Amino acid sequence: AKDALRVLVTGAAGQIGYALVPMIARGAMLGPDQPVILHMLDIPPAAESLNGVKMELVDAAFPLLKGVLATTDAVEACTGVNVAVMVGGFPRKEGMERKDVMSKNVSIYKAQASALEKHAAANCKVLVVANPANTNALILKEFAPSIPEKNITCLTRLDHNRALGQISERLNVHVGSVKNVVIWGNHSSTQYPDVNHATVVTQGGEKSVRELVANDQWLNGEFITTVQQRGAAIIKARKLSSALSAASSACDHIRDWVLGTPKDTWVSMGVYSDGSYGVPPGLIYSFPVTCEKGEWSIVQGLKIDEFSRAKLDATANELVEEKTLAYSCLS
Ligand code: NAX
Repeated sequence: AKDALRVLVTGAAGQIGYALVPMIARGAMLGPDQPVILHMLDIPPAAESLNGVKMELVDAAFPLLKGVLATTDAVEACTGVNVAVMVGGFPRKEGMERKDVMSKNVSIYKAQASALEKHAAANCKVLVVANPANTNALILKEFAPSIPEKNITCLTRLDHNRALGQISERLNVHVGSVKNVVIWGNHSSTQYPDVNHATVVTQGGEKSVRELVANDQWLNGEFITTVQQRGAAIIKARKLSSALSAASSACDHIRDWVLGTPKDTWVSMGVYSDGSYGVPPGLIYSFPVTCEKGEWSIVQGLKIDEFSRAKLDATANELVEEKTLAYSCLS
């Protein structure tokens, strides 16, 4: 049998945490034959509730779950972890300035970066979910210099899956047959969901989504805004933000990263930009990636038309601005 892997979930007493920890304990993140030990971190006001989640995990008697730690101590939480899913953060509240929210999250991510850097297992893989996800990941990277930059990512897989879902509904095909959409840029409303390379796998081979939909006006308009605004639509309907879909996508992100992407298929991940596609280096930006043997690489050579170019640049500009704001909170 395999040795157990330690998985940290921060903000584990929150909504996404509550959906995510049972998925991890059932093997949805690391595979059905991989035992796990969960490390759950939250802040003192949530300690009692966090302990309740731990009680439920015990009660669920998951065969793969070899241990559960529930703590409000970041050092204890980070010790020995192989995977870290950072869901905890400071939410934007009514009437708060952007700068104040940024400043709270910068200090959280700065502190947790140090705890991970000093105490996580070597080669720990990090996924930041909490917003502003790309910039929180960038701060984490800056303050954990000994963690390889390739190991620090943020979640845009939910946006990717939302794009697959929209195409699937529009064409009335199963979502599993749609592939190779791309989410470029920031996990925010400036993200660019791109279907120019997307295909549907049919019995007769692969067909281009653009040809099948045969409605560029929809693809260049409503499709894009629906994906960009989906988070807000969920809040409006549920009076709560996305949780089960976010948790499921976080499992997809780590699973594909660790176990590999399927053949001829890419996924979207927020990763440290190396300048590919003219994106400024030094940002955490969502790119199309394939994964093999636990390493992601950016898919190269996709054609970027003028429409796409403007959208890739606009979301990059927003990230540059966020980065400047984040750095101004450090001084
Ligand atoms: P909740 O408010 O339900 O949960 C957040 C939890 O984090 C709370 O239990 C809180 O006590 C805890 N927390 C706060 N500061 C902490 C700290 N310093 N250390 C550890 N824990 C801390 O929010 P939830 O709905 O679960 O969303 C969590 C985060 O995910 C939010 O930032 C949200 O904006 C972000 N999202 C990101 C998505 C993505 O695709 N990247 C989509 C879903 C979600 O909106």
